[in-house]
Amino acid sequence: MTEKEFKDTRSGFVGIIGLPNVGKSTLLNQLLGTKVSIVSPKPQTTRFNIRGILTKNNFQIVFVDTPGIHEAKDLFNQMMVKEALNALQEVDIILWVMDVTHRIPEEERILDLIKSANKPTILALNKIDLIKKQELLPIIDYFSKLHDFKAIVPVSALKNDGLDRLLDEIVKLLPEGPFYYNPNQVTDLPLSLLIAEIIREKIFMHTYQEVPYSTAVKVEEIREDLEKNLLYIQATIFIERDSQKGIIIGKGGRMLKKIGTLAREELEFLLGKKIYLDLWVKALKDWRERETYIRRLAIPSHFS
Ligand SMILES: Nc1nc2c(ncn2[C@@H]2O[C@H](COP(=O)(O)OP(=O)(O)O)[C@@H](O)[C@H]2O)c(=O)[nH]1
Ligand SMILES: [Mg+2]
Repeated sequence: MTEKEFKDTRSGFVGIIGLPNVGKSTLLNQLLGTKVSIVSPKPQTTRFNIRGILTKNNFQIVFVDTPGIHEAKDLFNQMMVKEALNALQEVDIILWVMDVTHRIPEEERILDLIKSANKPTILALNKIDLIKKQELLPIIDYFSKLHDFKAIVPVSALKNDGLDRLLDEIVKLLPEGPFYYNPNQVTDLPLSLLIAEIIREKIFMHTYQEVPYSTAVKVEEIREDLEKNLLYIQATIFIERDSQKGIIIGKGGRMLKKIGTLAREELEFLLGKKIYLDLWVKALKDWRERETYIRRLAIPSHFS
């Protein structure tokens, strides 16, 4: 790049943080116009920091979607929260996402973290599709008095409402700098992790209680089958106890089939290829209680 071109570009890392389930991952996907981060109605769906890259004209924003910050009781949850807190250190700008329908005292903890991070912060008031306009004004008023936010933007990530303004506010804060990624790249997630996450999303959508939380997905093999013109993918779904195997597999294999079909269909759409998805289920006793297993199977932060 010539010196002139470099001076003209603006770039920065934006950390998307907030309580669990407020819509952080939904927001990231909408901003990018494609899915890089999985979403479910259950909390703690996102387990590690996911980068989503938006390049337009002369700017590049690297969004960092994070696990929800909450009072974590066990090792696994503590490691997820730590992952989110790490993101606060590496970013230039903070995007605090809040759910306007679900105000809880824990949001004060997020505000404390923001204050101590001492970085330009935008507050996105999400899920405005669920409330009346007049309920919004007191919330905006309340937060504008609490902290010197660079902007407070009401949005609906789900309905794609208010996101243009949100993006404008972020771009205003971007410093001059080079593009860190190829402008065509939308995430730095390796294909094997993206596939594992999509499979995990289907598990989160269709299983209940402890089961989704006890699962981890590892892609074992991705192979182009030229003869059949498809992508062969083999993955293992780990669960914590043999007794959970039956739930994931289901009566007559129905649950596993459903998870497999939904994941395959979405992957075919995302990758634009025919796919053969071969799913296996294995018990790995209490993997959530072992840091090494968590790192290898669920919070693979080493790649970023
Ligand atoms: N009604 C409504 N639901 C939303 C909105 N944004 C996210 N959701 C839902 O909130 C739930 C949690 O979303 P997710 O993106 O996984 O939240 P995260 O845990 O903060 O990443 C999902 O069921 C989403 O469909 C929104 O703007 N409006
Ligand atoms: Mg999420």
